[in-house]
Amino acid sequence: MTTKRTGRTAAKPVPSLRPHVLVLHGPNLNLLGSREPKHYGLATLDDINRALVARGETAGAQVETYQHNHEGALIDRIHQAALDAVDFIIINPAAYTHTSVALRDALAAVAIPFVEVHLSNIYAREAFRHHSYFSDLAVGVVSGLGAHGYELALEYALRHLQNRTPHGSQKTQKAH
Ligand code: CA2
Repeated sequence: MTTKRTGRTAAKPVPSLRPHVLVLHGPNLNLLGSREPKHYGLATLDDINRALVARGETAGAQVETYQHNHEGALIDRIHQAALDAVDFIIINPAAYTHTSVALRDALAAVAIPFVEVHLSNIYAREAFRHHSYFSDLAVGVVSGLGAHGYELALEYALRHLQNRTPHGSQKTQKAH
């Protein structure tokens, strides 16, 4: 959101059409590229984030990334996203996928559309990974496509946000 001053009138918020996307990474994802390449690939979190920010720049969008190992810090960042007028969230909640009602509640509270991303195919792994506290609230879920999954989620977000009108609603569409 930006403000515009004209003459003697008070500053008024002007909705920005520059898409603002937040990418959130949960616990241990800071270790990417160093261990468990069988499940999580060889790309580091920096590699992934840099590619997403660069794609955002090309598309005229602001892409911010944030990783934290603590549930409360991720919740605080989601609350901040609402104050920052973030339009779309891409989140890999990592192990909190399977445990965190609190993180789920934060996403429900801010009502920012989000895509859930997992590097590994959680349905091809241990049974305790098959349940997600996020999937039913998510616009969509990408699981098992490695780092490419984040790129696909961002492409979806950019396409979705391109179709906005100045008042924040979606133009009617025949197909995605
Ligand atoms: O596949 C995914 O992206 C997961 O969200 C990753 C989580 C796991 O608990 C979920 O079930 C699926 C684990 C992230 C741990 O990341 C590491 C990265 C490198 C080395 C060790 C752990």
